Order: sequence, then structure tokens, then C-alpha cells
Amino acid sequence: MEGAGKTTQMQRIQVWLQGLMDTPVIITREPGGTLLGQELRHLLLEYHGEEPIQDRAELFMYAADRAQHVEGFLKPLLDQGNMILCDRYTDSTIAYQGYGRGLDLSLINQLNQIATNSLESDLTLWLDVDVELGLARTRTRGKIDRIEQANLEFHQRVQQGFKLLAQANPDRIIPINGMLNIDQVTENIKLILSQKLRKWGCLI
Ligand code: T5A
Repeated sequence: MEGAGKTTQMQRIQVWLQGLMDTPVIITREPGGTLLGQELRHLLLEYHGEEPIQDRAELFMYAADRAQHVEGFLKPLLDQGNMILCDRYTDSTIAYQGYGRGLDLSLINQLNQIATNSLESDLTLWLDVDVELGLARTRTRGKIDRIEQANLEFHQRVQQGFKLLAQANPDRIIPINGMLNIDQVTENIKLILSQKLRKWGCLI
């Protein structure tokens, strides 16, 4: 969710994880994890043209960013044995373009499948914050992007989307209270990751 603290936490967690294991831990994000993705990110977030970006066009732009990211970045790095922390992935499309914009969920699931070539995340941490608090945090940056400009109801539908996704996928999606202070959120994420990494045999 907007202003939930993802960027802040990912940087901290990368440093912590890298200290625990030999495997390289790489940070990336969607949109914008590749050179093409950076151009798409700029269009998606900063476009101020006279005609609005249509919802389905927006959906396909996120899908194009993801297809490029998966094929050109994520898969090659995973094949080499790296660990990836990705700021947003397929669930964001379901929450924003599905629940937020109201586009057909089965179409989005199909498109996610095509864009990822079935590459799923092993674990998704959902940082949940009160919608207005999160938006207020992003506003302290002084610049509001095209998606953040959508109305409050849109962001509330997005939150509801993430909530339903978490309920439907309890093994993969773990909700984290993003309203605690930054250090407490980091500690909670470390706890969950330690348990998972031990279960996966990545930590002794
Ligand atoms: N999108 C994305 C879609 O619509 N569909 C998709 O398929 C995908 C992949 C991406 C946009 O694209 C949309 C979603 C987004 O709108 P983005 O810039 O990457 O754009 O936007 P966000 O992912 O929302 O990133 P933000 O930078 O806005 O928020 P973060 O990363 O969650 O938050 P962060 O860490 O930058 O923190 C924001 C501020 O809050 C403070 C930080 O210091 C910072 O000032 N903060 C806290 N303050 C108090 N307590 C805490 N616990 C705090 N944690 C952070």
C-alpha cells in the first residue's frame, strides 16, 4: 500500500539478510526493475498528457513491465541462485487494477500468468497501514504521483483487495502491521523471515 514503508524496510532487510548468508540478496521493484521498466514506470506514474491513461492500457503497461522484469532480470538471477527481494509483484496488479480500478479479476490472473511465465513469489509480506496515514506519509515527499492522486475510495478498495488476497493465500501472504514504528516493523519482518528461511533450509 502507498506509504506503507516497503522501501524503508527492504533496504534494512537486505543488509540484515546479506549478513546471514553467502547467497547474494538483490533488491528490485515493479514497475521499474529494468531499463524498459524505468521508461514504463515514468509513463505510469508521471504521465500528464491531455488524454488519461485508460484502465486496460494501464493494466497492460504493468504487465509489460513485469514480463520484461521476469524474463530479463528475475529468472536469470534466480537461476544463478540469488535471493530476490521485490518491491511489489503480481498481487499489486490484482489489488490496484482489479479491486481498485474494477477490471476483471480473471483477466488479470491470466495476464499475470502470461507476464510471469508462472514465476511466483515464495513469500509475500503485506505491509498494512491505514490508507490515510500511508498517503500522508507519501505526501511528506512533496510530490504525488499519478496513482497516489486517485481518490480515497480507490485506495480503500486496494487495501480491501490486499486483505482478501491475504485471506485467500495464508501460506504465502503474511500481513505485517505497518503502523508500528520503523524498528518494530523491521523486527517483525525479521522474525517471520527467520522462521521461513529455517523452514526452507537456508538458515541453520
Ligand atoms: N502499481 C504497482 C499498480 O497499480 N499495479 C502494479 O501491478 C504495480 C506493480 C508504484 C505504484 O504503482 C502501483 C502501486 C504504486 O502506486 P511506487 O513509487 O513504487 O509506485 O509506490 P509505492 O510502492 O507505494 O512506494 P512508496 O515509496 O510510495 O511507499 P513505500 O515504499 O511503501 O514507503 P517508504 O518506505 O518510501 O516510506 C514512505 C515514508 O514513510 C516513512 C518513511 O520514512 C518515508 O518518509 N515511514 C514511516 N514513518 C513512520 N512509521 C513507519 N513505520 C514508517 N515506515 C516508513
